[in-house]
Amino acid sequence: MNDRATVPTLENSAFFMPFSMNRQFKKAPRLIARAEGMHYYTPEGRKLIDGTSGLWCVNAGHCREKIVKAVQKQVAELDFAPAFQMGHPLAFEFADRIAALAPGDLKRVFFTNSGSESVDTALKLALAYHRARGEGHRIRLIGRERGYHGVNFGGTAVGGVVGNRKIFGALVTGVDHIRHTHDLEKNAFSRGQPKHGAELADDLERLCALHDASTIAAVIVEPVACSGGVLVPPVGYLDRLRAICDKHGILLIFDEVITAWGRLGKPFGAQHFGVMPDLITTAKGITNGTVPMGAVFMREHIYQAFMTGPENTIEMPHGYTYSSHPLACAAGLATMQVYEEEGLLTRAAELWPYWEEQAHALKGLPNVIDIRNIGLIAAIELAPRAGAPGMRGLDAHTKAFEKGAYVRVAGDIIALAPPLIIRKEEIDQLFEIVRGVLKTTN
Ligand code: PXG
Ligand code: PLP
Repeated sequence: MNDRATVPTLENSAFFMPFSMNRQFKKAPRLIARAEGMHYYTPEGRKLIDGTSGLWCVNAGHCREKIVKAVQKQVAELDFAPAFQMGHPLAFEFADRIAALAPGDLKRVFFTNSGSESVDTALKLALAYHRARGEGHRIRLIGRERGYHGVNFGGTAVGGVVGNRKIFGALVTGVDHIRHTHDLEKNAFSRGQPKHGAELADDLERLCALHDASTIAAVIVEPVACSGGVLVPPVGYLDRLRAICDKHGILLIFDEVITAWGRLGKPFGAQHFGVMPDLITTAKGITNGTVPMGAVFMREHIYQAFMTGPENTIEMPHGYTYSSHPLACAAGLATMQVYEEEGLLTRAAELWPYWEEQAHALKGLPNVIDIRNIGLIAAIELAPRAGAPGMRGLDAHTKAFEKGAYVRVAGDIIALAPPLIIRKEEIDQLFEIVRGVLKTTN
């Protein structure tokens, strides 16, 4: 008897994989069993260079001893501590540590467990902030086409990747979107920020006119839209968005779940672009991807807007069981120590020119219609196969795995963002594998 339900293959596994082609994967799995530094290892011991820092999170490389030891020690000492009306010292220490790295007066920190939770927290903070100031009429939230803000209801609603939204009903009311900034006709093969498109920020004025600006609470954008295909903001675009928000009293939220923690050569993307948002959402690299954690940074006046009224009230009726989890705080503190000791929060700036050169050297390979880069991020956009968008990208992903590299793809766009510890020889290796993949992907 060959009862499928009792055969212990991956094909029958109970695991409903997130953001995955479950049936296809379970028939031909790509498994990872171990990691160290720049590399993953398959269960058979095959070595893969990590081209996208796991899921854009392992900025200091894998299984770093200091972080591993800190988590091991913490789990044996204080495994869990309630964060509601109670506290543990590491939470305060870690908040102060990361606040010191944040730009301007974005020095108050609310802890979450992921980027998605950071986004929904920031959106709720924005609404509650306006209400606390007597502007409860500001109820609308504005995202951007092709934006990715995680998978909770708020983040899905402000998100602009159609495939992530369309099957989930009405989501959240009062949400609208400005246009994305991707323009291959004008900006293909840009190095760093593309020249054309600052005026696309004016699309926010259109929504201010349509809804009346007084109904808009916040605009949320990724400084660099990574999941949606690495869309680098045109020169002047973010400044213009900031100016329009200021003019209309709208909060500007930078979703820096990927761009924070050194990806653009500064601790935060906001510092690289020299544009100050009112709130910043982070996660991923905050613990080097080891223990789930996220954090929302807010400006002082936002925090202070909540610190009014009698002291015996809960100022923000929001928080997660695992907000400021001791293991996450321990991992985060050790992560910041590694970042500091190794200069990783600024290393992308040093590697940038070499990285850019190697990325753009792929120009001319089959099907490559664009290459773009910023900080230690690069994207190679492939022409979609006729009638089968995404298939060429998927092929590239699986071929790279066979040839010794792990890389993420977004549709037909290959996205590279390796750990910030990468050496020049490893940059060469990574691009050599990608070159081989492109040569053989038809
Ligand atoms: N905002 C941004 C800007 C993100 O990039 C999230 C929110 C959600 O974070 P969590 O921790 O809830 O996943 C993200 C996450 C990819 C990829 O390959 C990107 C993300 C997650 C998984 C895969 O593009 N970004
Ligand atoms: N659902 C139920 C029934 C709960 O009791 C809780 C937390 O107490 C939650 C959801 C929220 O869980 P978390 O705080 O881990 O986000």
